[in-house]
Amino acid sequence: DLAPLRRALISVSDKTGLAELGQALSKRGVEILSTGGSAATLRDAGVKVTDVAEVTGSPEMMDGRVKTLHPRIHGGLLALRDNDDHVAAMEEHGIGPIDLLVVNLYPFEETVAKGADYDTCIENIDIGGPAMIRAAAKNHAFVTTVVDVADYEPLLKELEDNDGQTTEAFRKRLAQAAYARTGAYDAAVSTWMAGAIGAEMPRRRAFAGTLAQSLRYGENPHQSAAFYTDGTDRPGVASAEQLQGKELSYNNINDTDAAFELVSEFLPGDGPACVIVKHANPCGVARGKTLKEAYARAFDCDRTSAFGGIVALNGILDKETAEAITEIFTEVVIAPGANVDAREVFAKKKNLRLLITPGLANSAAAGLTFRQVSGGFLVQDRDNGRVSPEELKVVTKVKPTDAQMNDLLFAWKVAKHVKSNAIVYARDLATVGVGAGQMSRVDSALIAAKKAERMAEALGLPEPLTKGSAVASDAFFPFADGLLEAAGAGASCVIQPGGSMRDDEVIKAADEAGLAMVFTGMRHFRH
Ligand code: 93A
Repeated sequence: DLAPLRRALISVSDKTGLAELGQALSKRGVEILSTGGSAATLRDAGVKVTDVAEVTGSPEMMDGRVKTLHPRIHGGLLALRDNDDHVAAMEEHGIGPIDLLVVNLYPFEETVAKGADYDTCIENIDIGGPAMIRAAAKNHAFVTTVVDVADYEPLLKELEDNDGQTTEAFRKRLAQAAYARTGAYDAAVSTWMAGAIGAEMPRRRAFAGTLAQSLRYGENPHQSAAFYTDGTDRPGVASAEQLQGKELSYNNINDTDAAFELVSEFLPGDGPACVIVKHANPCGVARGKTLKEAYARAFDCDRTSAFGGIVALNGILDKETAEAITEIFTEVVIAPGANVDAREVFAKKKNLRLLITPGLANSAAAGLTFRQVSGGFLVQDRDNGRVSPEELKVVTKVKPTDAQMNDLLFAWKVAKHVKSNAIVYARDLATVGVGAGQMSRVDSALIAAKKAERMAEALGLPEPLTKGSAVASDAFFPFADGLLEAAGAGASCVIQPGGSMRDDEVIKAADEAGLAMVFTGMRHFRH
């Protein structure tokens, strides 16, 4: 199953490592064919190359749009070396076999990322490159296809280990990667085009991912798993740098994402904020004068659940906050920075994972979310909805005070990130009870209040902090019962979308309980 490597074609946009690769192949006696820019780089490095134009007998034309699209190239890549007809055709048409193809494509993705105009993006769609890659990969019985600079070293090692030949297993592995590359490339082109022509939900979609990390297992140990990045480079768990601690697990990544997305709702300019997440739901969220205070207040919402949680901060981790965090077992801390003293504190906790992001996520950014269902997947715009104070409608006789309004908006932001049905009690810009993921809204209200009672006992408070709190509901109260439950827990004001058939009933109940209530007109289901 070994295939000899006598003749190579190299055509790369990214010239990284090209000179070294060319020199190494040359040394092995491999004949090298190459296109314009690649040939020039190789010659500069003292490597002997034959121009593709010389092989095809046809010059590069149309600004390079047609350079390798020729039977002498594609025949050389596709011919079956053990097929008499193919061999005869090669002889008849003066086609020499090509045993190795090294291509990396026009930088289409980078061009789009730079915000280039339409025509520039179009010009950066590589045609000849993918055509050669697909041909070479199809003929992996004989041809080796390299599409990643990262595979130059493994290729040279393969040749070293096999006396200048490649094994079938190696060629198959590279062929698989080659098709993933051309698939991803066209996915990027079609995704860009959908945006450029304003096709929001196009009839056909293609997605691609790049392996960022093989995971030990998935949600459970019997499930295999991996983490793929989508190339968007949004600040977050995918682009974060891990400074210390064990490898992230599947659940860590999921929870860290939830924590960071929520903390990113709190702009650093508005002061420190901290989120603690367990099982993708926040169990404590708070603002504070300092990060340490924000952390302490978030922790006090539900100390039981915070154990083994994920902590997200909206500012630079400092020594005091780091010390407070290390007092209990924490799985992951994610922040847009950590100062030297804080890093020193964490260094003593070897297992604690510290992730540093390049800034906060833009919670207002557009984007898509995906969810798999049997036989398909659901696609929607990400929930980047926000309400401003002016958009709120006061529906009760009592109006919220300014302080209440701040708490209502705070609780509303948190509720957006809590699995439905979500009920969030907040006081003085800290959650004091979070009810998540219940099938009934009343139960969410009850559970949140119960947690507040338990914390009051633990902290030795005279009464639960839900007394006088603001309460947010991610969707409308269909009946008065959920609202009455919150009133019973001591809430003094309510924020909810409104829009129920029984809004009148709910408003009446709020008035009777002396509550202030505002409608957002926007729902934040999250499942
Ligand atoms: O314009 S193309 O689509 N037409 C071609 O025939 C062709 N052949 C190779 N682009 C083509 N390429 C691409 O040129 C390769 O995929 C590679 O990215 C690039 C290398 O060009 P140079 O060697 O001139 O820098």
